[in-house]
Amino acid sequence: MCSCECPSPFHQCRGHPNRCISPIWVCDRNEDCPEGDDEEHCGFWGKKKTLPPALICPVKHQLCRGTINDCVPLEYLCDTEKDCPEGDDEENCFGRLATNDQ
Ligand SMILES: [Ca+2]
Ligand SMILES: [Ca+2]
Repeated sequence: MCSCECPSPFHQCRGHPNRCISPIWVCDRNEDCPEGDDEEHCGFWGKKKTLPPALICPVKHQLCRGTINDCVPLEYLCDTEKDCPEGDDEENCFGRLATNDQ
C-alpha cells in the first residue's frame, strides 16, 4: 500500500499515486491524468459547466433578465405591467409611467 495519497481536495490519478490533480483541474474537460480519470464521473459538474445556450429573442423582443427564454415584445416594455419575472421590462423607463419599486 502506498501512503502517499493526495491531500483531501486533490484528485489522485488512478494508478499514479504520486500524481495529484488540483481540484480546479478536475472536470475541467482536459485530461490531466494519464488515464483521464480526472474527467470521469463529471456528469454533474460537466453539465453545470455547459449552460444552455441563451435563446435569441426574435426581433423587437427583449430577453428578460435571468431567463434564457422569456422574450417580451418591445411594446410590452414600460407599459407599467411587469411581464418579466423580475420586472426588468419596467426598468429604465425614463420619464415613462414606470412604477419605481425596486
Ligand atoms: Ca482535468
Ligand atoms: Ca411590461
